[in-house]
Amino acid sequence: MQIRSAADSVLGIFVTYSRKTDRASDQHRPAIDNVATLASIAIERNINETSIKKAAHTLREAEIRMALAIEGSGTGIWDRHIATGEIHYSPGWKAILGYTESELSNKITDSYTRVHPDDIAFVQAAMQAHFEQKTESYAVEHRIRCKDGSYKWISSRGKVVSRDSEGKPLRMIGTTTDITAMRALSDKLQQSVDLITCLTNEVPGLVYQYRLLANGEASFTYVSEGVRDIYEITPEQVADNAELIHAVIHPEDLAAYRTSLQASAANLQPWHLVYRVVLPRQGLRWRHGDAQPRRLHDGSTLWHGFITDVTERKRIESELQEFATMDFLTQLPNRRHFMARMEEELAQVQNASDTRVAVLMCDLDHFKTINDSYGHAIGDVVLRHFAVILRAELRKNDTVGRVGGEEFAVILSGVSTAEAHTFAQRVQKQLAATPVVANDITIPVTVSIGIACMNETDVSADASLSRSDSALYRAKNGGRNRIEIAID
Ligand code: GH3
Ligand code: MG
Ligand code: MG
Repeated sequence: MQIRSAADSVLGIFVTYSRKTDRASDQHRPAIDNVATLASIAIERNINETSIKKAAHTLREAEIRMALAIEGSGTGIWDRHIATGEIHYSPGWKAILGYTESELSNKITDSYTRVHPDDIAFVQAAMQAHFEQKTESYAVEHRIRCKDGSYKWISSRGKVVSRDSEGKPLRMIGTTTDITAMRALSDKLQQSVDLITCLTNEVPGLVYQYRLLANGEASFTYVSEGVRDIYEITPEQVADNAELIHAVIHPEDLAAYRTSLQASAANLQPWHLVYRVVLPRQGLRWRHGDAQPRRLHDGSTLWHGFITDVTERKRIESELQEFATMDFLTQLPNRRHFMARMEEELAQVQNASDTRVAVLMCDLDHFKTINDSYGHAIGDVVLRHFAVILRAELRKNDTVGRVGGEEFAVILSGVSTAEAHTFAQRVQKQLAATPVVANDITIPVTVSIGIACMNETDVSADASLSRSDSALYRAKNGGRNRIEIAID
């Protein structure tokens, strides 16, 4: 007969053997049935036990696998019983600190003695906050003392898994990971960043990284502290809005600034530009920008560069330029510059024959005597005094130059010799009216003036100057303090 389980599935077949060939009599039947039922119970129990054992074995294996995985990842596990003040550590946890499985006490109070003194306060505060359910979980990074006395950085994370009816924590389970190597790496990285920041902040001017996206959007991905000086903007402001720079660039230089950057991006050529900025505090200043572009995979352009203050250099350059064209004593154009102006005027006369230009040569009378009588320094004062008078009489487009020791030449554009004569008279009158007073002594000074006009037939600027010089010669010979016009 079949042996059936409680669920009526066939577990096996029950067979009875007898020497006799008789079928089992009815009186034996209940006994046989009982034996079959007992057998089914026994078999079912056996099957259940086997499957439970199997399940337990599978569970155990999974547990071992998980434990191995956790241990292998350098993670330790802890299980804290808040009420009893006990904590249990996994062997892996102990291994992180260099302890064997049998070492370390289970007291929570002992565990806190291993936390670095500088970290203990925030570790306890984080734990407390989680106990009071102010945080979803407990997660801190802190230093912990190992068996050999050295400290390791660990990341500790945990969660209360059971609380009493009033919400008080009973048990908490968590993991601990050794992050010393990661911390060392991130420390090193931070050190590199600090080094770059410190160095770039020490460099005079602004060191920066600028990125222009393919869609035209631009941003400063790095600016050194120098931006405060170069543009009078904070690093935060410029990181927020790169366009702020445009507001401080001199309006006349903004187009050049934009097009030079565009050209640099298009050709990947280094960017160089000298431009002006107008700043709230410093006013008008000169800036020199240099940057190297490169194209990134996303089509954007990234520049690394620096901007320096070249205001002083510009000032010196323009001063040098002035020295090259200016007479230092009188601050008037020197002979070289004056002659260049003469050539320009002659070109104008030659282009349009109706253009009139008068050339005057002025020479102080008996200047040697002034030097000899009052000294060279007073002689210099007289020269400067005369230069001021001449300049005051000039119109905007006229030119005066110191062409010799006490010789001054003047170009009067669009003026006839007769008008030039009137001008010369004014100069003489002015000089007579304002004598030089030095050391309480009044020094009378007079000037002789020769006038000529430029001719379109003149082969060079020297021609008209030499005619006015001849006229001057006549003025000197005529008794000085006189004006003579050249007879062409
Ligand atoms: P004249 O009326 O004929 O022009 O006589 P003068 O004495 O003015 O002319 P002269 O050419 O004999 O003398 C010019 C003097 O100007 C000689 C020179 O020492 C002096 N001189 C030239 N350059 C300077 C200068 O930069 N400073 C001073 N103080 N004197 C100068
Ligand atoms: Mg002279
Ligand atoms: Mg003279």
